[in-house]
Amino acid sequence: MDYEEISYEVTNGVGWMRLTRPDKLNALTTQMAREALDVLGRAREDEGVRCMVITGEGRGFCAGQDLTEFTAGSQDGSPLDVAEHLRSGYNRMITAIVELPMPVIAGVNGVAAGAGLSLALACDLRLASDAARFLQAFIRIGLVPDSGGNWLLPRVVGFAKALEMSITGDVVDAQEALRIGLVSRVVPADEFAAALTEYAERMAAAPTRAIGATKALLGEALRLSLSETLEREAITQADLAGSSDFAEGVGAFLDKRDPKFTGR
Ligand code: LHQ
Repeated sequence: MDYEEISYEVTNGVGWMRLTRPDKLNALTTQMAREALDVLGRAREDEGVRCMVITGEGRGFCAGQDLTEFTAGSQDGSPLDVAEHLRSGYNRMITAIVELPMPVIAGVNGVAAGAGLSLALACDLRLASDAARFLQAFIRIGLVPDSGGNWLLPRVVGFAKALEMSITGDVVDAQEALRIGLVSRVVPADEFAAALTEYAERMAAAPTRAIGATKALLGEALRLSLSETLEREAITQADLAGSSDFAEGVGAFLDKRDPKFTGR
């Protein structure tokens, strides 16, 4: 598949997915979601990809649904089927990110709004430029959060802050985002690209299988009992104890050297 609204490349174990509609702050379209799904599917099957980065070109990360696509559909006399648009596009994209068995970093270079914020929230780690801003823009146009925003945001910042952001649509700047745990690191805009690359390559050199299993376990644990979680941990740990990365990790510790994980 040729990509028109995103770009994708793999470098040093990192799959870089960039949204490439900078003049529209990388607002999401049907086409962009289709292309993103294709990339996420490829990354999942590619053993050479051990960390994914999702970031935006220009001064925006992602401004959510392209509102012109939304209105253009209506003018055609064939209104956009919103539920189907979400089910077949953004919902699948969000699920694919959450279920990717490797670390996924949102490189939040600029504004993240509406479904664009959901996109950042679906990632496991969020590194932000100090130029980034965050808003649940939906309420400003009379909608509810979608693309998982109602599920993801309270898990990241807690219920009260999530509700406040969702019903006010107020802009949260990068420093406030750091304070409330919406992002884990903020770096100056001119250091952002280097910091993102360093973070991504560090995560690509980590024990990938254990990271994938941790994502799955932590996600499940939020809806399981302690006893169910303990059992799943026992099964998962037994599996990982047979992995090359476990042997390497223990060997490196005993040899007093840095481990070289392969993701297997
Ligand atoms: C845009 C957009 C945009 C088109 C900036 N669309 N052009 C899913 C399914 C179906 C239905 C609807 O909803 C959804 C999920 C959603 O995501 S709903 C939420 C949709 N997003 C928004 O409502 C956010 C709209 N954008 C904004 O509020 C502002 O642009 C923010 C606060 C993000 C940034 O403000 P500024 O930094 O002042 O930039 P700007 O407004 O000047 O935007 C720059 C350009 O990007 C401008 O185009 P122009 O040709 O005038 O230079 C904007 O029109 C365009 N743009 N967001 N979502």
